[in-house]
Amino acid sequence: MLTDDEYDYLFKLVLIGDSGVGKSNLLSRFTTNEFNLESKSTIGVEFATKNIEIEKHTIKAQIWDTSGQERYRAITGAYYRGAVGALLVYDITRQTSFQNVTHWLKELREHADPNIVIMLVGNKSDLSETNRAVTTEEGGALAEQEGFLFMETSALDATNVENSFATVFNTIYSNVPKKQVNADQQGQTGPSGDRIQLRPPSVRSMTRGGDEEAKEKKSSGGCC
Ligand SMILES: Nc1nc2c(ncn2[C@@H]2O[C@H](COP(=O)(O)OP(=O)(O)OP(=O)(O)O)[C@@H](O)[C@H]2O)c(=O)[nH]1
Ligand SMILES: [Mg+2]
Repeated sequence: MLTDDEYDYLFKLVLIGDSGVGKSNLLSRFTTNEFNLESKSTIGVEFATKNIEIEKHTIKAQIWDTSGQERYRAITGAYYRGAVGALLVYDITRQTSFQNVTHWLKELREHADPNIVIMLVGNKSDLSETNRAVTTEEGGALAEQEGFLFMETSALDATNVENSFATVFNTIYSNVPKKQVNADQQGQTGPSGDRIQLRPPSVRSMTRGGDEEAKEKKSSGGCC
């Protein structure tokens, strides 16, 4: 039985998309079930972690978040390095954020591993009735064209938040060669061919306390 800070795999996922689409709130909804109606733009890089179970393996989901605003962003290369998943988020009430998906895609293609698992996420679905500017069909068509997973979410009312992260992590996990999953050895390769960071059993026993884990969950400047 693994304790809180013991895990079999560490999967890094990055959040990208225009400023204000709700990346930070998706992250806080997923990791701590919190939502902030007046959240400020992210400065630099933040990351949070959450352990999830897939087929009796503990996956440490490490999710990185930075600002959609160029001036607040950290070094791009370091942000994408080692990422095996990405949520490319737009705001269903803001057309420009959907149009800019192509910009984020370009950045992903330039800096991320070509085999990264990408989900296109149309956030703020709670405003669907009153303020929708991008139809579900438009989002779905773009995702299909690019070969992405797709989901509409609401960080505000929690619709599909757990589901979207879980789908991406399950897809990443399913791409890991099963023989290697069962081998439970250090130094395995992931879907990207990169090493999946796997903590060996000898290190597992050197666990940190819950308090330290809690601090890590909202630590900033996790990059570089
Ligand atoms: N109605 C609604 N508002 C949301 C939702 N998600 C986020 N918001 C609001 O949208 C605003 C921006 O949210 P953030 O999570 O800070 O956006 P961000 O993408 O992290 O922005 P940057 O850090 O600047 O890139 C905040 O006022 C949030 O409360 C949602 O699902 N529904
Ligand atoms: Mg943010």
